[in-house]
Order: sequence, then structure tokens, then C-alpha cells
Amino acid sequence: MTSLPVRNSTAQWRATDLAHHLHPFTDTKALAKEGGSRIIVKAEGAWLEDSEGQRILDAMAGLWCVNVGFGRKELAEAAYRQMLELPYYNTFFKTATPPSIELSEKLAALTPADLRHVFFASSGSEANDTIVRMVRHYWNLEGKPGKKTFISRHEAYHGSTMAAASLGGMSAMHGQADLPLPGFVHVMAPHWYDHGGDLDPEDFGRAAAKAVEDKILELGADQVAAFIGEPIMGAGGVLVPPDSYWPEIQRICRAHDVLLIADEVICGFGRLGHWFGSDLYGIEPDIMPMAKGLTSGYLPLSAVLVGDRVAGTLIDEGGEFYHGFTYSGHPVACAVALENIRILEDEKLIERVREDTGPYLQQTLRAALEGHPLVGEVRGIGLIGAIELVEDRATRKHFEPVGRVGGICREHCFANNLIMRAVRDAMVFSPPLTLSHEEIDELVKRARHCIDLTAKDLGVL
Ligand code: PXG
Repeated sequence: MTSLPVRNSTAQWRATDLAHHLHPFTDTKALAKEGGSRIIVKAEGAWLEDSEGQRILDAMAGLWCVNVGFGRKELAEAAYRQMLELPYYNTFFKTATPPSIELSEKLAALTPADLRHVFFASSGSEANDTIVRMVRHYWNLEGKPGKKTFISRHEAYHGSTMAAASLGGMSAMHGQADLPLPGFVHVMAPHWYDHGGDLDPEDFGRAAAKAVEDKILELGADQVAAFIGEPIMGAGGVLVPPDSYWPEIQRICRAHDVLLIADEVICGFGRLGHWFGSDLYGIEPDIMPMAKGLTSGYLPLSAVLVGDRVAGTLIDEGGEFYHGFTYSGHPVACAVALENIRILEDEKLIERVREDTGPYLQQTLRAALEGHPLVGEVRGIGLIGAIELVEDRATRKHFEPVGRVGGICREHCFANNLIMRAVRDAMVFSPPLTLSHEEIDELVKRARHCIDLTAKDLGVL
């Protein structure tokens, strides 16, 4: 019997990785030039360990998803138990499994408004693709086949499949694949810092909502299927809307009979100190996709919550919905999601984020960066936020070219064992919800240090 070669050195892992592995959102040639990937070998709580034995504070919770923290034996055991009992069965063809049934009941109970029906998939992208097909089917059934256009925002991220990337508003993604597909349009994001000019933030929030209404009027309400938005835009740079924004969006969607989709893939499951971002902003969506924190990333799972209006028509008039995935309602992923939700409930993690660790992180970070020459704004709610690095704080002027300074800061974070993402020149964070005060202090200390190093590189400190 031949055995695989033992690869136990960082250099071996890197070489093999570069030779065979195409990474998402990665310039492989540039990665090779820098020597290759950092190899993460294990993790506990909010701390990663790499193949060199370095301990790294993960202020991103993986990719905005490991809400209950790493190393949860309960989740591993829930998966193990379910794998022994029934590792797989599908939910097509008049069958179901206990975990998929129980999870749909639980999600119906946790979500706001009349979101009572659940369609399962495995990723946020699949959830949003599902929504595009479901909504198109819905308006056909309603006898309004003209209502097909989706309105989203510039800078939005809703996933990487063709439809999800079309929903997204990232021009770099569009450029590489001739997107968006027909039927997807984008309006201004409610990002006061960049677009607010001289307006007061609340006036700007109304103006950003009006951009949606203007687009509906321009296209004709009889052409518009739905508006999609994250309560707070995560991958777009943690863009926190003014309080005036969401109530206006809700009013506009109702007034023009446009479905409202709240993408909770990042905001859901406690990140903002509430079960969902929609709870924080009082949004009553018709449809709500979720993923990431649903299983804390331990297994791939996503869900589309559908309200009575759309589900009623689909069920009563739609016949068979020709859509689904082999892993829709995967029993092991659903069992892990149920256990993950139990942990969030039993440990009162969401209350803790709302009342304790969220305010503590937001205040501590603002205090540590107050008056820093590079910091234009610290924004965020609960355990999500961004530090905007700018050339001129008074005029909110960005560095040119956009993204260079963020890149410098991210490299300092990497070298100082802190994981923060750079979105343009905003340093974003979204740590596990289990963070202690001491860990928050450590996060803030390292962030300040890395921003100081960046400022020194630029000669402004
Ligand atoms: N909606 C939102 C709001 C997301 O943030 C998706 C949908 C797509 O989910 P999947 O599971 O298909 O990836 C996301 C994903 C980043 C980053 O670097 C963000 C995401 C994914 C990967 C990287 O910020 N968000």
C-alpha cells in the first residue's frame, strides 16, 4: 500500500497549496510572490493557531460566521450523533428528516413578521439564487410578469453565483463576468461618510431611500420585483445606515408593491445584539436569506425564510417549484444549526452582545482611536464595525489610490497576529460573540498598534 507523503512543514504545505489550490478572491500569482498562504491548523474561542505555532486573534470570526467561537465540542457531538443516526437523506420527493423539520419550526419562531416558511440550501449565494427564482415565479403567478427587476445597492455583497453577484453591487466582480445579468439595477448605498456631503445623516438616510423610490418610478413599479439590502452592509465596508433609512425603505416598498428582502447572512444570529438586523431596525421583510451564523460556520447551511404573502401564492397556486439542491435541508447541517441556536439561547450570547460586550467594544475602540490622525470614523453596532482610514478627517477625504492604505494596515495586522479585513481603506471587524472584556481590550490594543504602524509608514505619526 502506498501512503501519502507526510506534509508537516509550512514550506511543504505552501508549495502544495500553490501548485494545486485555486483560492477564492485571490490573485494566485501575487500570492506565490509573497510566499504563499498562512496555514491555519486549529482554533479555540477567538484564537487561531497557524502551522508555525503563532496564536492569532481572529477579529473576523472566520468570514463573519463563527458566532459561538471555535472549538465547540457540543457542535461536533451534534454532528457526530446525527451522522451515526442518519448522515444524509434528501428533502425532495415527499420525504423529510427530523432535523430539517425541527429547524424550520425553530427559524419560523425566531424570525420577525410572518416569516413562517423555510427553504434550505447550503450557502448564502444559493439562498439568494433561490430567492431570484422564487420571486420571478411569484410575480408570474400573481399575473404580473413584468415585475422582474431587482433593485440593490452599489457596494452590496450578496454572493458569488451569477444571480447573487448580479444582486451584488461590486463593480470588480461585475467586470470579470459581464454582470449584472439583465434585470438587476443598483442605487446608492446609505453610506453617509462617503456620499452624505453636507447633509445631516438623517436627511441623507431619507435621500438614500429616495434613490430607491426614484429608481422604482424611473423603471415603473410594474417592472420592479423586489428590493434587497443587508440591514448593515458587511462586506461592503460595514456601512451603517442612518436611522431614517429603513423605515423609509419599508414605506416605499409597500407603496409601490415591491417585495422587501432583508439579507441577514452577516447581520443574523446575534451579530448586532439582536437575533436579526431586521429586529434592530424594525424591518418586516417579505423574504429573508440567512447563512453563516446559522451554524456558526461549522457546516455549510443557508435558509430562505418566506413570509405568508409569497409562500401563500407559491403553495396555493404554484404547483411544483422546480428548484432545489442535493443538500437542501441536510440533516447533519440542520442538527448542528439547532445545537448552535441552543448555545446562543442558553448562554444568552445575544443579550450579552446587546447589553455588555457590544457597547464595551464600540466604546473602547472609539476611546482608543479618538483624535488619531488617520482615523476618520469608527462605526458599528454590537460586534461588527469598521475603522475608516482617511487622508483628511475634516473633509472626509480618502487616500489615493483607494485601498492602498487599507492594504498596508491589513499587512500590519497580519504580522501582528490580528485578523482584520480591509475593505477599501476601512478596517472591518466581526469577532466571535463569545469575546471577553480582556479579549476586547487585546483586540483594541492590537488594532491601535497596527494603525499607528500604518500612520508611521505614511509619515503622519
Ligand atoms: N449575503 C451576504 C450579506 C454575504 O455577506 C453572502 C450573501 C454569500 O454567502 P456565501 O455563503 O455564498 O459566501 C455573503 C457572503 C468578505 C466575504 O471577505 C464576505 C462573504 C463571503 C466571503 C467573503 O467580506 N459574505
